[in-house]
Formats: sequence, structure tokens, C-alpha cells
Amino acid sequence: MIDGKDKIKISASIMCADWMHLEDDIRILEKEGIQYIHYDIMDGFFAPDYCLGTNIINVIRKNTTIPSDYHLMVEEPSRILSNFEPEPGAILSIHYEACRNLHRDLIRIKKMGFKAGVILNPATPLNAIEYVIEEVDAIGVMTVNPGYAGQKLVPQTIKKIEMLSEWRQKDNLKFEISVDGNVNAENIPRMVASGCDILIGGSSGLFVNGNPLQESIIRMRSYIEEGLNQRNRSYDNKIWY
Ligand code: S6P
Ligand code: MG
Repeated sequence: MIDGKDKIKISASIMCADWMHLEDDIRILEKEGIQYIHYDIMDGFFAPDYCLGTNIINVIRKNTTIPSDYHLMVEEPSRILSNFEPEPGAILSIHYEACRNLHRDLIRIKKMGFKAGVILNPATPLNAIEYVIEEVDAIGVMTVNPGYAGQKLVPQTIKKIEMLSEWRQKDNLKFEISVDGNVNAENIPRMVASGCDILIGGSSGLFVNGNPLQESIIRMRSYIEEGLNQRNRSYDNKIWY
């Protein structure tokens, strides 16, 4: 049996945590072996809201062992890359749509000591990253438009995950696929079956109002298991035909 707990990673979107009890939430994430803390950084321009500067982020970072997964929803992120300090295993991701020199920025992120990630908005086609795909450690598929928690899935992005996963297999590439937005009971199985590796848990699946965090993690892992079983069945079908 595949162990969903290790095969698919969970990155906890900290902007959706219970900020009045943030330390309690972080200790639960650590105890449960959650692989990343996802930090959403928004500039009020690329994304229509503001969120998380490095002063706040560093308070959390200095008080947890969980590696960082930075999501920069920021216009021209090269202006602020030097604000971020790498730690082992940390990912720093920028948006295709926000960069004037995406290739240069990705190389710089790697030289800084991060895993380099590129993220695509729902409307951005996969071929936009054809000439940087060999440089990246992670590709993020936004399954909602950037800016807010609590939005509904843009359904055609599921197909995008599947096409990206097929592309990776065909060209024997090694990047991980992450999925961000409306990662919940209904969507996790098909996101996982489509080939993703990292799920960003937010308000709809992980920090769910009124549900104890530990229980949400257990539930998320059971939906992951369901998705992995579906994924195996579809691989079997592909081999058969
Ligand atoms: C959205 C941001 C996300 C959210 C998270 C919300 O702009 O990039 O990381 O924090 O996706 O999760 P949910 O379950 O409320 O959609
Ligand atoms: Mg995010």
C-alpha cells in the first residue's frame, strides 16, 4: 500500500491559520509531520490584497523547524528577493506573470540556496514556461486566482495538472508539482490523481473554521490516499490500452 503521508506533501498556508492561537497550530503541524509552511506574500498590485512581510514571517521561521515555502504574489519580485533567507529545503516561488526576466530570476533564486519555483495563474498556459522548465525545482498550478482564501476551484486547472505531469514524464524531468487554491475534500482526490506532489492546505481543507486542525490533517491524508488509488488505477488503464 502506498503511504499517502510521505508520497504527497502538505504545505500549510499560514495566512489561513488561527492567528489568535498561531503557536498551537504550528506545534500541531510539527507533530503531524507537515512538510512545509506556505507563506503568501502579496503586494496589493499583482494580487489585490496585502499579506505577510518578512518581519512577520521571520518570527515564525525562527520558532519552527518546518521548512518555508514562499509564494511571492508580487510584481517584479527581483526587487525583493534579497529579503528572503534560505534554510535547508526551502522553496521560493515567483509568478510567471509577474517577472520581466523570469529565467534570470530563477537562476538567482537557486544561487541564493533555495529550491526555485515558478507559479502559473489559472489563465496562463503551460507552454509559457517551456524555456525555463529545466531550471525549476517546483511548478505551482494556481487552482484559484491569486489574492484571497475561500475561493472556488477554477475547474479547468485540474487538466493543467494532468498535462504538466504528463510533460514531466515524457521528458524525464524532476520538478515537483504544487497545487494552490480550494484544496479540499471534493478536490484533493482529483488533484492527486492528476499527478501533483505538494498540496497547499488553506481555509477549505486544512485550517477549516470550527474543525480541530489535527482532525483536518487526518482527513486530508485520507483524501490523498483516495487520490493515489485513483492515480494507480489510471496508470494501470494506460498500460493496459
Ligand atoms: C491565494 C493564496 C493561497 C491561499 C490558500 C487558501 O492567493 O495563494 O495560498 O492562502 O490557497 O486556501 P483555500 O482553501 O481557502 O482556497
Ligand atoms: Mg499561496
